Amino acid sequence: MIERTFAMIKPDSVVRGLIGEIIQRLERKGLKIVGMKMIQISEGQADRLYEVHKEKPFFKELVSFIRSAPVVVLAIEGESAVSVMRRIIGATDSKEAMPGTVRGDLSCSKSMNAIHASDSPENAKRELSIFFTESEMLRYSRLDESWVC
Ligand code: 3AN
Repeated sequence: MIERTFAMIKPDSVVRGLIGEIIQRLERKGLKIVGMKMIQISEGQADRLYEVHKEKPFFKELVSFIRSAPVVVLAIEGESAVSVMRRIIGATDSKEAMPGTVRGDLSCSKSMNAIHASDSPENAKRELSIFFTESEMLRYSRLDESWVC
């Protein structure tokens, strides 16, 4: 089933010059970028994105990290896009993430872990709505759509 998911290239990747490398991996897999912007996350957006972690001891650190430099937010579409993206990005703790995944190849930290992607279709919908209006998610066909999945 074609799904939409939300992803965010985190500040550590932006300041390390890894935006292109990460986007290239998603495009090569056959995922379609239907929305993309570079933003400085507001406190309100960070609060909403991480509301399930509000009571966690690392919440303050998490919000301050995510606001420490710009991020790139992405709306991504593709066959089983939610689970495919989770597999591409790898385990939360980059030290444990498998080689071949974004985190496994490009990061070594649990908090500065390169990229975020929604962990369920419900969260994808919620997280997309924090950063994109419906009209900011664009419709087009990739030429290779009938070849990749
Ligand atoms: P994921 O991003 O893999 O879905 P979540 O949703 O469990 O992971 O956590 C959200 C973010 O919170 C993670 N991306 C990571 O940056 C941060 N985080 C999670 N657990 C910890 C922890 N124990 N210490 C510091 N940061 C953490």
